[in-house]
Amino acid sequence: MTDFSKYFLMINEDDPVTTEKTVIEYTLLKTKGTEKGQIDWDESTMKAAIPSEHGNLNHVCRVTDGKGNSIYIKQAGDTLRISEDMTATLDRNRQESEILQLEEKMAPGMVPHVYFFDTTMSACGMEDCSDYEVMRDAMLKHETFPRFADDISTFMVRTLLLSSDVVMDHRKKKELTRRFITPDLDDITEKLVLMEPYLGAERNNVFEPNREFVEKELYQHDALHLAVSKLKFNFMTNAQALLHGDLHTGSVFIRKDSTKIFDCEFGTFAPMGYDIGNVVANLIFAMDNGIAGGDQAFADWTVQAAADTIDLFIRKYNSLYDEAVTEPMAKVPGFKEYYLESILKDTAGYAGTELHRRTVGMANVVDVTSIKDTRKRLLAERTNIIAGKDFILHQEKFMSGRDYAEAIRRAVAEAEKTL
Ligand code: SR1
Ligand code: MG
Repeated sequence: MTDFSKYFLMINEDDPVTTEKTVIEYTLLKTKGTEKGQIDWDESTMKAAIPSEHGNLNHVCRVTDGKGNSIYIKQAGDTLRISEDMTATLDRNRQESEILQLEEKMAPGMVPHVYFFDTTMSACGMEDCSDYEVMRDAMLKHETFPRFADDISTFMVRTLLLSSDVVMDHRKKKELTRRFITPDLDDITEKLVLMEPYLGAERNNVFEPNREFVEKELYQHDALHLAVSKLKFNFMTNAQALLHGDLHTGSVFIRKDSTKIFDCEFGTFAPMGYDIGNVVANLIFAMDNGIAGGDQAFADWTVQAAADTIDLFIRKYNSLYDEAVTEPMAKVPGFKEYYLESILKDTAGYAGTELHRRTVGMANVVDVTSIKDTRKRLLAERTNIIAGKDFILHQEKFMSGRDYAEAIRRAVAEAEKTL
């Protein structure tokens, strides 16, 4: 019998039998008969299983019983799943749990509920969302989600604006900045996203038939390097709002009638446009996959969803701003428009860096890497590279959903011409 008073990795994919026994003991300790009386488990029918899908960093296990109770246990390991050479603080689990709890207050119903978190085992118990699909997986089957743009824009405008200095008391925000500072995880973003796709790195994953194009278009482009260096310093120094920090479609649980955002361990205070740009870029990866599969209707839906996300964000920003602003200087006429314009410029810039880093950097996306046909994969990669450059080099031109839709279609046409 373990008392879980000292950290060890209890979720071990190579030993599901011991994992099951340990995780059930742990779940009971943390959720049964606790102060909040959280879950009334039927112990005799409890099971714990490791799901087949997982992210790049952590370990998860789903615990169920015959009465219909269930919970996800998520644990941080001291090395990252994507590479045993990479480490990130075990405190990331606390940070993720606390951010989810805060986001639940700011955007009710839009994140999984956190039952508990435990700083000794670096683990938490969160709402089982197995009746949802991970959005990236669903889009690989070319499923569409009519509510997505509406839901994700609500999530972003609420979590971002309400955690910014425009609304949040400045002292409280600075206190949160101290609580959610993540040097290790920020360092991953600063290198993997905002440097290596441009300066080149040993660990970049470049598709060999595209190497020459990548070198010319990304590694040897001075104006692009200068624009990205500004985006990097903006990310590092502009603690504008509490971001999710890794808002790609693998961080979204989705159903036709509901959307929940999870996996916010990269949460940090940084420019709002980083989250919004990530959403736009990841819809473009889904579009790439749709085009490669000859599913134009799906591809068109992804472009429309990206455009709608931007337009709805703008509309909701304008109304939430008027309703929630507390900072007197942010009520000065013209400031709301100035602030929005800077968010939209950043959005374009970081949509571009996400497009580039997932195409040539260390952590690629399966939407693109699963394209078997070389010509089709080249079309996808070059679309991402061309659209990303357009976004980064002309940030001020992306002020509406339509600007994105037109640029994405232009990029596909231009990429075609390079083949
Ligand atoms: C080393 S972790 C690689 C990537 O996976 C995460 O989901 C983040 O996107 C990170 O950049
Ligand atoms: Mg993740």
